Amino acid sequence: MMLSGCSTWPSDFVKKYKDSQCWRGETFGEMLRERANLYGKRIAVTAGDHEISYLELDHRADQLASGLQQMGIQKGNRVVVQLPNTIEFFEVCFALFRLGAVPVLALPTHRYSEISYFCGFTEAVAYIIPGSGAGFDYASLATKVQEEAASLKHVFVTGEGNGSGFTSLADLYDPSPMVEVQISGEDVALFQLSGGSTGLPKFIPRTHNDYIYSLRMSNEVCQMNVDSVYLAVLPVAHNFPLSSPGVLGTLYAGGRVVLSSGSSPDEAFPLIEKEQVTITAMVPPIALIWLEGVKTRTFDFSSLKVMQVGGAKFSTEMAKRVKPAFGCTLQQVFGMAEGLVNYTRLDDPDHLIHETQGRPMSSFDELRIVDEEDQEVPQGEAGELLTRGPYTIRGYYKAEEHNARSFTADGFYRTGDIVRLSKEGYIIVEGRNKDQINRGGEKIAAEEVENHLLAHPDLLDVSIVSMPDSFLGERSCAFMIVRENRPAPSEIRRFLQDRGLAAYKIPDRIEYIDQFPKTPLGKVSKKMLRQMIVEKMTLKK
Ligand code: J2J
Repeated sequence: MMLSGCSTWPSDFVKKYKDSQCWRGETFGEMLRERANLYGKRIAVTAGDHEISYLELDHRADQLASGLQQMGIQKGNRVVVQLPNTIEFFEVCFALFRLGAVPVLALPTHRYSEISYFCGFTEAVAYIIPGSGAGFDYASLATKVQEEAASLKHVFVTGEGNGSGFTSLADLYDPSPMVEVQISGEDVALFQLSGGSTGLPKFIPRTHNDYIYSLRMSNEVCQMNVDSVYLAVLPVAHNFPLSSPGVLGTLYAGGRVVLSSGSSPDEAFPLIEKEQVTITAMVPPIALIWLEGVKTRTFDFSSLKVMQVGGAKFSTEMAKRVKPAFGCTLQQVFGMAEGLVNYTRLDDPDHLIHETQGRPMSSFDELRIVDEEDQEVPQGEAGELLTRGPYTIRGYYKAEEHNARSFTADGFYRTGDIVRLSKEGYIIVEGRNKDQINRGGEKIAAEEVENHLLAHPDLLDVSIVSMPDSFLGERSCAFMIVRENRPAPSEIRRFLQDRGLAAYKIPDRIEYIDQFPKTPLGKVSKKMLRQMIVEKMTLKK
């Protein structure tokens, strides 16, 4: 039985994906048990001076599951997890997987506005935060969230003696066995968050079957094995470092995860040398910093085989620099938390690796590239990418109305990405037709930020668009129509920060305007606003 509010695949697809062995009924709880039996004392995760073996991780997950169960956490309960790259992240996730409770994977940068919504909408029973030393006072955030989220019974804090007044996660580990919970491959394993293009974020239910299938296919494409060492520089809660093949793929393969708390060359380069890292993943701005950083630092990168870059478009020009600088293979990754992941293959000719965003990882992925009337465009022409497959969701959690727009009647997900196919059948991302800004891989739903700004008493109307940026690819620009008073940009930013909006969503630039340019149908023309800001930027140069 799928969690209420989640759409499942039609029965003929379920049969197809099972018969073809995409879905094998594996679950994450069992996966870790099997890996512990196979790899025992081999190290699963390294984080600074701390490391944990497969066997220990298995035991710790059991003990934590037992403790959480005694606190009343049950199958189907949602638990908002907001943890940085730490070993506890893994213990928490696997404990929840074994309980059949569903981690809602928040990012460390999310703040009150996001977290209170996650807790409220999913009716989460618990919220798990890092203790002091995380660079932000999550306990204060949790106090505020708890005042409003009626469903929230617990806040758990990682680290010893956290001093926040909330229960320490460390006190919950209990060696007495938990009451066994029946989990099936078809159960929801976790909620990913959608980059979003609407006023409120959407929740993406991923089942054990479909997520583990995506790990298996990713591992095959990325040639992951027991000797793989994956360096996590992106926040592991995000779908890319979690599953493409990411940290979970690495554990599936019996390899070793190395956690980095940051992505700077000063943190990451020494780790690559010391831990003999074989593969790592990043967004384009990090790749740029690494390409600069490598010029002035000497480290031994000889263990590094694959550098994955994805989450936003990586320019051909930059792509060409990777192999000469690091001596490793670049892999472009075009994926989405909703499912579909495309990779360039490790043995692809250079021109495909430099110029395309890869091709689907599974032969069961179905793609359509369509025009505005949903008609397929001729081969090689640009259109919106629609997709369906064994690891692409059929609907967001409790979002019936939105689902009717985001999926076709026959179950294809509308990605909102404008792409075309190369003659080899590889995808080239050309743009997007969704109301979203991709700020160096961090996705901003324009409408979400606009709604916050409309609450400002001095603002009559607001429209947020992307503007080109040589470092992040895009930044956000808010065009505003004011009433009598014109609030200063600094005041606007403080206003959004006070409302608890994640920092990356706060507009990079603010423009005041008398009225918005309109489309022939009378809607605000974001296209013209984007042109206006580009013109203004070129004039200044
Ligand atoms: C252009 N746009 C890209 C790319 C993602 C692996 C890798 C990335 C994500 C991810 C992921 C892009 N070039 N190479 O989940 O498993 C944009 C597209 C896409 C959206 C999805 C994974 N790679 N994008 O980025 O859910 O617009 O997932 O639809 O955060 O990012 O964003 P997200």
